[in-house]
Parts: sequence; structure tokens; C-alpha cells
Amino acid sequence: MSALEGIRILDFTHVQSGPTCTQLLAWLGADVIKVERPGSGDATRKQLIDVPGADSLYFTMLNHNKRSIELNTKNVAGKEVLKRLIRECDVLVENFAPGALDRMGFSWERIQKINPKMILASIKGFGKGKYEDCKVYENVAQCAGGAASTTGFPDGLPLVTGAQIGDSGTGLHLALGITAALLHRQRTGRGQKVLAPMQDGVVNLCRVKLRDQQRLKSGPLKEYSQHARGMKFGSATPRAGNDSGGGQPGRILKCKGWETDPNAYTYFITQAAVWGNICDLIGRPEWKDDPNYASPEVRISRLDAIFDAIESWTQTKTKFEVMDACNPLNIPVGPILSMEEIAADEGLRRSGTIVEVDHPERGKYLTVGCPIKLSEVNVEVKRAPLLGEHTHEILSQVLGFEGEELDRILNSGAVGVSDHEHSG
Ligand code: CAO
Repeated sequence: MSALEGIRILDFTHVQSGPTCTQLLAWLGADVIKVERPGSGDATRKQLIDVPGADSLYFTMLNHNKRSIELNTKNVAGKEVLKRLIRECDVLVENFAPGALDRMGFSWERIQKINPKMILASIKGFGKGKYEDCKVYENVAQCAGGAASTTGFPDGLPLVTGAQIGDSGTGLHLALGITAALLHRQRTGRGQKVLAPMQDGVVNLCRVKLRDQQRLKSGPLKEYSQHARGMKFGSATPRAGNDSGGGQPGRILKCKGWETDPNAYTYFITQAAVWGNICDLIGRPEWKDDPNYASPEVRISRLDAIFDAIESWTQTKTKFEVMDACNPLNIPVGPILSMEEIAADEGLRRSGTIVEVDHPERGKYLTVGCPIKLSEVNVEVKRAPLLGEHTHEILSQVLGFEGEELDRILNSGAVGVSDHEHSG
């Protein structure tokens, strides 16, 4: 039995942030019904197209295990269908621009009247306050959440990261909020509103940088490369390059082949507990007892020299050879893996985190499966639905429309019934 079996989600999400949340819930067994505008659906279906005529990877990789209904929720009959969906579902998830649900005629008060146990879960760019009406995309959230100001090199521009911490990160936060609200409802019988603002989610993920902001009052941040290089700290947490964010200094170092391979690098952490092993490995056993190198406190001002010496050693090995040599000695290192290498990674394929899915329009494609592993739940990744693939099925089986009533809805112009409806 799936963890969330029996939970029905009215999925009003689009683009990336909301769909990552409902995809997680679908993987964990919820019945996710994605409501899409007739004719076009989620805008990402036709964004970054790689196979003409087929739904994009952008869409298919964010909407697995869901059903799709095409419904114009601004049409009278469409609103009637939406009302029935609200009655039949446990959770309504949305990430529209602020106010869109109210403009559609479905305020929180009205939703509660239709279904008093409903959980209304929303992603917005900002929480309550000055910016609450703003539309927000991934990189805006990364900038407004403090991530960009602390990412990059000290002498360079602020940088956004490839990890989608604004969108997918907030989707994760919302999924946790929803499961908590479901548990709460089980005990109290009451629904509630759950809000995950993207700025707040990014701030949560940047917690160590706010830690450093406060530490600045007590003097320079000694673990930052700036300190050893004699650079002055300003009033805000600076960009730290590839310095480790914790108390164990780390850097990205060149490996064999770096001249031609942009990813021939390793992350190397000089964890204090294994300092002796590092010295032996790189051919500097004398550093173990040298008072200039023997303790973390004295090493901090010599990090450039230390990492130069380690790099002289890593450059003689491939990033995987570095891993093989360091792991038995408990030295924490990590190869810089390219997406090409991730796609081919046997371990990730075995664990179901990288999976191949078959799609009627695009054929086989790779996607990221459920990254959370439950010992009692087996997640099968099913392809994303075609637009309106389940309109008829949802109207009749979930909402109980039949006969003339079903015909009336089907002919009202409020729903789209796709050609693919019965293609499975
Ligand atoms: N039937 C009829 N109308 C529908 C509909 C349906 N099935 N589904 C959506 N609509 C309507 C909405 O009601 C809204 O209409 P109004 O503007 O008249 O109220 C309209 O479509 C557009 O919704 P939107 O404003 O949310 O979409 P947008 O493309 O203009 O903005 C985005 C996109 C992402 C910037 C905005 O939704 C947003 O800020 N969301 C919250 C933050 C967020 O999740 N951002 C991450 C996105 S991923 O990077």
C-alpha cells in the first residue's frame, strides 16, 4: 500500500515550484488530478521543446504519476465542475500569482464552505508584506532569499545556482506542510491553509549564511579564504567561492585531465580528524608534527599553501582515483559529476533516482525519480499525462457525472477532451 493512498489532490499548479510538490505527493501514492486550461494546459508543456509535437521534457519531468483534466475554471459549467472537485478532494495545491484563486471566485472562505475539511496549500513568491503581490520565478527567489549574494567568488558578481532551490526547494517545503496538515486534520477534523513562500524557503536553505552574518560582529570569518589572504570583510556575509560552509576547510581542486575536461575536479575536505592521513597521502608526513600545520587553528592561515600541495597530488589522479584513494582513509572527497555522468550513474539507476520512462509522443526519456526512499513503499514512476488525457474519466468516475448531465458538461465548452483520452 502506498503511503498517501486514499488522499486526493486537486492540483492547480503550473511551471516548476508547485508541480514538484504534487509530483512528490503522487509518487507517495496520492491521486493527483492536474487541472489545466483547455487547449494549452501548463505553459511548460510547450516550453523548451526538443521533440516537435511532443510535450517538453520541462513538463514531463515535473508531472509524473498525475492525471490531467482540461477545465476552463472561468466558465460557468467549469466552475460547477471545479466546485465538485473541491468537494471530492482533500488538498487543493496552487501556485498562481497572488489573488488568482479569488478572482476565479474561489476564496478560502468559499472553499471552506464547499469542503470544510479542505487543505489549501499555496506557493507564492513572498509572504505577507510589501512584496506579497509580486510574481516570482526561480532566480528572483534565489536573489531575494540571500542565496545569490553569498554565492560566487569574492571578486565576482553574485551568482545563482543550478540547484532549483527557489522552485523545487519550495515544492519540498510545501509537500512537508501538506503532510503535516493532513496529520493535523486526522486528529482535529479541521483543514487549514498552508503557505510556502519562495523567499522564505530559500532563506531556510541559506541558514548558515545568516549564522555567518551574526558571527561577523565578533570578527573576521576565519574559515573563509578571504581571511588567510588578508582581504577585509565588509558588513555583510561575503561570497565564499568554493570554501566549505562548515568548520572543516574544503576546496575544489584540479584532477588529471582538467586542461580539457571542464569537470575533472574533486571537492576535497581537510577534516581535522584525518589530517594525518591527508599528510601521508599527499607525501607531506612532516606536516603531521610541524607546529605550523599540526592543528586546525594554525592551518587556517595556511590554507592556500595546504590546498596547493593537495592539488599537486590530485592533479596526478582522475577524480575517481582520488575518491578510491581517499575513501579507505576516511578523507571526505567528492568528484564533480557532470549531468552526462549522472545520467549514466549505475548507483542512481539502481536506486530509482534516475529512471527511464516511455512516452507515447516522445519515446523513451530519462527523468529523476523519487529521491526519498521508504522501506515499505515502492515508487513506480509513471509518465506524465497528455493534456486532458483523463478529462472524461475524472468527470465520470471521480465526480459521478453521467448521462445527460455528462453530455451537458462535455458540450459546455468548459472542458477539453483530448484525442489521447483513451490512449493510456
Ligand atoms: N481555467 C481558466 N483560467 C485559468 C486556469 C484554468 N484552468 N488556470 C489558470 N487560469 C488563469 C488564472 O486564473 C490567472 O487568471 P487572472 O490573472 O485573470 O487571475 C491566469 O490564468 C494566469 O495565472 P498566473 O498569473 O498565475 O500565471 P502567469 O503566467 O501570469 O504567472 C507565475 C506565472 C509563476 C509568475 C505566477 O503564477 C506566480 O508568481 N506564482 C507564484 C510563485 C511561483 O510559484 N513561482 C514559481 C514559478 S516556477 O519558476
